[in-house]
Amino acid sequence: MSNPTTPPVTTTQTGTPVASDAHSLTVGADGATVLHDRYLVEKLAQFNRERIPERIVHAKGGGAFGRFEATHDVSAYTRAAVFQPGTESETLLRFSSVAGEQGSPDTWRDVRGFSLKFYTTEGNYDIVGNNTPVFFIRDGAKFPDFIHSQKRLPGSGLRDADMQWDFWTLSPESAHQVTYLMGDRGLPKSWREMQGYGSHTYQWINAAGEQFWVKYHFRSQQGDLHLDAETAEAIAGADADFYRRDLYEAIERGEHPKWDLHVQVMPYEDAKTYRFNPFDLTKVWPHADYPLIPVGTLTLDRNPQNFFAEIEQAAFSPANTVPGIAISPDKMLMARVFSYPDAQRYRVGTNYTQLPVNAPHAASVHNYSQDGAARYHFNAPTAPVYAPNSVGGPVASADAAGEGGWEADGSLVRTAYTLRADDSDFGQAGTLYRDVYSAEAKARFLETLSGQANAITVDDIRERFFQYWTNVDAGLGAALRDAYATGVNADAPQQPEADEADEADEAAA
Ligand code: HDE
Repeated sequence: MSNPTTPPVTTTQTGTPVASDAHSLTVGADGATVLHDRYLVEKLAQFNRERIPERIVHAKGGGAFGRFEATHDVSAYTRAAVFQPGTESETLLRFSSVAGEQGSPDTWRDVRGFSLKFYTTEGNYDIVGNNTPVFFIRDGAKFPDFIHSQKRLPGSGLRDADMQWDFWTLSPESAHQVTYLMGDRGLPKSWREMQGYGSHTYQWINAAGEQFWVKYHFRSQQGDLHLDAETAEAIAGADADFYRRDLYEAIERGEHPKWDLHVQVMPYEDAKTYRFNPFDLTKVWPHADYPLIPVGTLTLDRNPQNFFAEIEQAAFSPANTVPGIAISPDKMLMARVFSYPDAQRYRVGTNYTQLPVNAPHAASVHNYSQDGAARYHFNAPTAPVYAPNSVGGPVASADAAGEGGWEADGSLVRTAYTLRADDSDFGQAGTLYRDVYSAEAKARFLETLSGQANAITVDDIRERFFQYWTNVDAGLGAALRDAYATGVNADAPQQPEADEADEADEAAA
């Protein structure tokens, strides 16, 4: 071990000591640089390859490690080891914005990613959610189009209100999530002071094989706080990394943020007759129907040692389920199961799951996967490379896998979900606006939307914008029309003071 006061000799990537970090190898002091200056070539070539493709969405983010402690008994609903009472699991949580590129300001108005990896004894379990309980669309087929409309025009490379609102007003299912986005949830005070949701409906399976449908709620112990638009805009100009810095420095100070995990549990059979489609990602389940059940507490207490290796290369996927947990017939969730590993094979590489941040930390890997670029871990030379085999190779087990499932029948079709009595595109958006937003929140919401109306340059799109918000709430639509016509930001339509419910979905009809 070298003496800490005597620094080690610089080496090449292959460990060979190098002569200089400042001078290229040249013919004479003033002569040509020679190509066989391998260290110069290695340094420049390595530098050119320091970046990997950024995430096509959720590119800007930050995260930390911590632990999840299961404090309540939910074994009646799931056999998953991670949620058995008393279990403590190492975790990684990455926060992010959606539309902004890598260098974009943290405090631009946006939904925030809330990506959680539990390193459980049964393999890694990922919940890849947001700080909102719903989403803009309900079929993955529309996702690339949705993202294209939120990002940049192909010609100018600029973001564009006409494009955004053309898509949203032609996709009425977006109204609930857009109401969240244009409200206070779109400008969280920090990543520590916002809620997290799994958003989708997932399946839990207990030890007896009984199945349940669940929704995840991570309730911040730091509160669900927000910035006002002016402050957020000022911060965006002053410090693009405001949230990233806040989280990192809080953990360095020993202020470890916590979230309490609760689930809503729906009996398996209820889903068949519930008044609206419980797998529709644009809907929440009213707490009156399915109250919150406590599960445990998540604490973040360790910053990454290397941001690129541990956060930029972190790979979260809804496909990473564990025994006792499964996906559901949510079209968005099923599409994501393909997309995330595909994105990660492209972005990080074939063997991305062998990187320490993505490998299991509390379980071991046994399978017949081999080779592929940057293969690092490999089986013993005596291990068989095929199954079935008679030489003791790993054997699959349905019992061990504890996979879920559901009945499905009917011909293959391309169509919307079957409509149910209470299925509507605007109902829960109106409930969120009328019953959850306080008078002050309504005023901020109206001011934001007035600004959006003014940014639209195409009359037809602006008219659809007013109609879209009228469908959410007639008073809101009228106030927006007036504000636009008079050129002044409207006051929120006078309504009785709403209780400040801290969960939009508690009030949702
Ligand atoms: Fe994503 N999403 N998504 N998304 N998403 C990605 O995966 C995708 C959706 C979310 O911190 C990508 O590795 C499809 C819903 C988060 O690393 C990509 C659909 C929700 C993150 C992808 C959706 C999310 C991503 C980009 C529609 C909340 C960041 C790079 C079917 C419930 C994860 C990557 C991290 C990242 C695909 C919709 C949240 C492109 C196809 C709904 C938090 O694969």
